[in-house]
Amino acid sequence: MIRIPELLVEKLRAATHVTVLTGAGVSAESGVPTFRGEHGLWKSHRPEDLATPLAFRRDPVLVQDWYRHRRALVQACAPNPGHQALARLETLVPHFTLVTQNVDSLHEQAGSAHVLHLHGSIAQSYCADCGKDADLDAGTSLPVFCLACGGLVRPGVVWFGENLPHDTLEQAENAAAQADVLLSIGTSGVVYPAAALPLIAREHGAFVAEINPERSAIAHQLHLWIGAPAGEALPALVTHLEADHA
Ligand code: BJW
Repeated sequence: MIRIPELLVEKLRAATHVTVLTGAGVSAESGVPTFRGEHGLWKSHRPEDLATPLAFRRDPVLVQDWYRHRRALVQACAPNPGHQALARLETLVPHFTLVTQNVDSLHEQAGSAHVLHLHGSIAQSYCADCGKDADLDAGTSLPVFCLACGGLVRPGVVWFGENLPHDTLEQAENAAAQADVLLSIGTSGVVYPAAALPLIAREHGAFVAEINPERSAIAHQLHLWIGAPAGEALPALVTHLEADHA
């Protein structure tokens, strides 16, 4: 059993606002590949070939095919104990905000009621020209075109160089600024503006802890690092807090 520092438990017991930022590491134990690291997607695929608007215009078949493959993979995955523990944590604190960079829906499937998706959803797709909803999985031939205008269909995710959804980012930044405790879980802390959220929380006086087997790029700026997988550390943390509510 992972040992959870008493300091974090005390901070969470006393907190009114708790904000959680999750990244790909939270879904790793469900079988969804992370982006960076030894087995990460970017080890075998260059992000500039697949995750930018320019890459899509240059080779839409490659990009559509890659996202169709990933959609199928994500659809076959189920929430893990880390997702489930976060859904329970939401019920234990007065004001809880879950912000995720993940494009899967595993938090919702685990029972989290309100999730702010900074980087969109891989299950959604729309026409890159007219903006109407469209189905990236329609038919077997590639590229997939919009039935309304003949434009190219793209996944509903945020690529490098694209703006994050304005209202969602604003809500996430407000939740970071208001937090008494922010937990940064399973993210490498290199992609902005998401990586700024723990730093915003810290600037506004929050206690900020990271849960990640590896130290992230921003770990040295946070108060506490728990070097463990989310699927082990989060259930242990929630067990401590649930003991108070029993
Ligand atoms: C475990 C674990 C376990 C393993 N338990 N942990 C400021 C400074 C510098 C650059 C910029 C800046 N502001 C904007 C930029 C440009 C750019 C950026 O950040 N670039 C940097 C990389 C240099 N940002 C953008 O372009 C963003 N747009 C934007 O800011 O618009 C305005 C603007 C544009 C241009 C210039 C200036 C302003 C958009 C970012 C979109 C990111 N999109 C992606 C792809 C989504 C679609 C898809 O799925 O294909 O989002 S990239 C990829 O990285 C994905 C992720 O959400 C994101 C973050 O990755 P994450 O979640 O941290 O995963 P990993 O793999 O990196 O890390 C996993 C971690 O888990 C590791 O640490 C493991 O140790 C850990 N782990 N197992 C717990 N069991």
